[in-house]
Amino acid sequence: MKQQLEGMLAAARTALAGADAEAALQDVRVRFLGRKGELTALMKEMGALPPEERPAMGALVNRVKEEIEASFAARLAALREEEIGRRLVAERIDVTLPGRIHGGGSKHPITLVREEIVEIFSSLGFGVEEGPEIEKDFYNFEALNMPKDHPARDMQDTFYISDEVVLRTHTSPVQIRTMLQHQPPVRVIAPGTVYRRDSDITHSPMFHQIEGFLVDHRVTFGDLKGVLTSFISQFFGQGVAVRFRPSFFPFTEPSAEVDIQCVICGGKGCRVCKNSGWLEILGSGMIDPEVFKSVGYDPEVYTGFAFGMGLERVAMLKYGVSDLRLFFENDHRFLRQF
Ligand code: 2NL
Repeated sequence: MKQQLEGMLAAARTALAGADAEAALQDVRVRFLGRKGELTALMKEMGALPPEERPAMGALVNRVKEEIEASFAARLAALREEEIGRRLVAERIDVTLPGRIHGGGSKHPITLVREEIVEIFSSLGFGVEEGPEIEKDFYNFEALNMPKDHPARDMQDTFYISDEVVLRTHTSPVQIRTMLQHQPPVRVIAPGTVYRRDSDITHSPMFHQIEGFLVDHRVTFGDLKGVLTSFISQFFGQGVAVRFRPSFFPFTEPSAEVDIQCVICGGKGCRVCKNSGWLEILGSGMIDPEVFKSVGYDPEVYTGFAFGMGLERVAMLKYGVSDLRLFFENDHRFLRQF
């Protein structure tokens, strides 16, 4: 029986050492120490021994049982240790990896030119006003000396929401609202988004404008020239030549368009200036007395000038962008260059 016990201990140790997972290890334990296990079976045979041999054999059984339990516990600890080691390798995180870099954003070119123009006119004493993009016919057209049958109100140009409500086609209505709220002297610019039913390579149905106006006693065309010339030299550069060319707008009289020397070819003539050497960048004029009447200013007391420019066009010239559509596609490769 002693040999049997020692053989059992050796067999248990071999089996425990060979168990390579926790479940297999538990099976070995049950096989030797379980209620129907090998050691339990042997203990039942002890009753058949002569009484004098029983204490020594009992002690041996206990020792074998303890050793199997100790081996089991050691193997279990070793297996768990191995498992932790495997997980540490598998789930390793390299804390020295550099983080992902999300390069900083940049302002849209239209925002950049708007901010620069607002800054220049602010330094000349102009305030900044904004207004609704959905506008009443009165503010967008009627008050600007554009009666119902005026060609500029053609259905082809204007998005009508109803008979009396439109998407504003320019930011002039902001200036009409300003004049209705403030008595002269007043000088304000109105930057904003405007809408026209026009869409091709050079026209977008949604685009941006800055308009401005100044009203006071004895404002002259010379004041208009001085302010706009100062703006142009700050925005396009000191040396750039400027010319004022007669034009027509329903809301100004007289009216002038303002050209600058071509910034692409320096005035020699190129594709951009259509070989004229000049680029049109502004419309302007002395505010028509009819406009003053519709906002309650006395045209015998006050005079003023107004002007307007398209931001997309100005941004294209300033940054050398040849295709208007690039401003609206929001391709990051284009936008991040500004
Ligand atoms: C252009 C021409 C212009 C104005 C806008 C204006 C506004 C009021 C009264 C009189 Cl409230 N005039 N605005 C005047 C002349 C020209 O814009 O080519 N814009 C892109």
